[in-house]
Amino acid sequence: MAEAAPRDGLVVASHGRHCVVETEDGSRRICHPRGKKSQAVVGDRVLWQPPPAGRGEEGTVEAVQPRRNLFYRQDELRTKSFAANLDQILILLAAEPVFSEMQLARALIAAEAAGIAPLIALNKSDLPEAWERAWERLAPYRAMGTPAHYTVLPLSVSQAPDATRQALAPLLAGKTTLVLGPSGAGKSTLVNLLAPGAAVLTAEISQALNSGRHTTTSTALYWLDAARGTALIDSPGFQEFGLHHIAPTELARCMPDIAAHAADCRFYNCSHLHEPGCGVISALKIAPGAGGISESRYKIYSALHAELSAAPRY
Ligand SMILES: Nc1nc2c(ncn2[C@@H]2O[C@H](COP(=O)(O)OP(=O)(O)O)[C@@H](O)[C@H]2O)c(=O)[nH]1
Ligand SMILES: [Mg+2]
Ligand SMILES: [Zn+2]
Repeated sequence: MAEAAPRDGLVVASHGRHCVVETEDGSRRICHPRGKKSQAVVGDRVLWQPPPAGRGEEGTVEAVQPRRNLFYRQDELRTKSFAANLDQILILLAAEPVFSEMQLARALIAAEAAGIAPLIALNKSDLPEAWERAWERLAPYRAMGTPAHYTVLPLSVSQAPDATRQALAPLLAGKTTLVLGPSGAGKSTLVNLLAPGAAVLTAEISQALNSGRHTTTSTALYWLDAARGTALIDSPGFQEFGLHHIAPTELARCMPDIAAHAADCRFYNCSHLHEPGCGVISALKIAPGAGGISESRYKIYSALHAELSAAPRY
């Protein structure tokens, strides 16, 4: 019997090699890749095929459609994809637990390198003392660029859900947004607020994907509207955010406050670490609010430059 023509689908969850594909009528099923080339990530558009009659429920991914973008991290050992075809990345931080500025910087650099717009939110504004301290630490990010390169939003997801919905609705509408952030920041609370069925769906998906297997993490896409035009993707893995796919010479370009001064350097191939006439080093004397570069951001630049210079290049 001839096989039916492959059908269009969207990958809405993935774990290991298998994934959940949503069909055009909105139904979902587990699929396995046909081969290495059909290994898909959440957000991928795929061509998939149901099993022949009598061969169970699980389908196969025949091909992954060309990607608009792919957001990933890479360390010494492996490349880990978060998701594909994103419109933006929402980095959710909180007053507590205290966030790592280095992790924030890494996620922003990876977003810039992939050409995906980032949005930052600082949650738990109902904890005023800790929140003010964290807001202050974000000063260089709030000040970066004119007009502001990064939007930094105050939120209180669990204590002010209506205000949270109102603040985010216009920023998320019609887009696919990857939500990233440290554990405890409020990502699940946010996804459950905006996509009310999410908790149940998560349980179902992880049960289906992990039947019999032991696992803790997977990435999943949730629709926020019945028309399936607005989506959030919840993903673990903000920690250990390797940037080995970025060359040290590309780093300045991916840090907007550093990039703004790199054109002022005497040498076109300035590393901004020690050269005379370096525009970046001169900008350390200017306050971040007045277009300068903060000490913390320059430290992050130097540390990452050293890390990426030591990394093996593929
Ligand atoms: N005080 C306060 N706690 C919050 C807020 N949003 C979430 N939380 C709490 O923070 C904890 C971690 O939230 P969760 O959504 O699991 O974070 P995740 O690890 O990023 O998914 C939970 O106890 C939430 O109830 C908020 O706006 N204010
Ligand atoms: Mg969570
Ligand atoms: Zn320089």
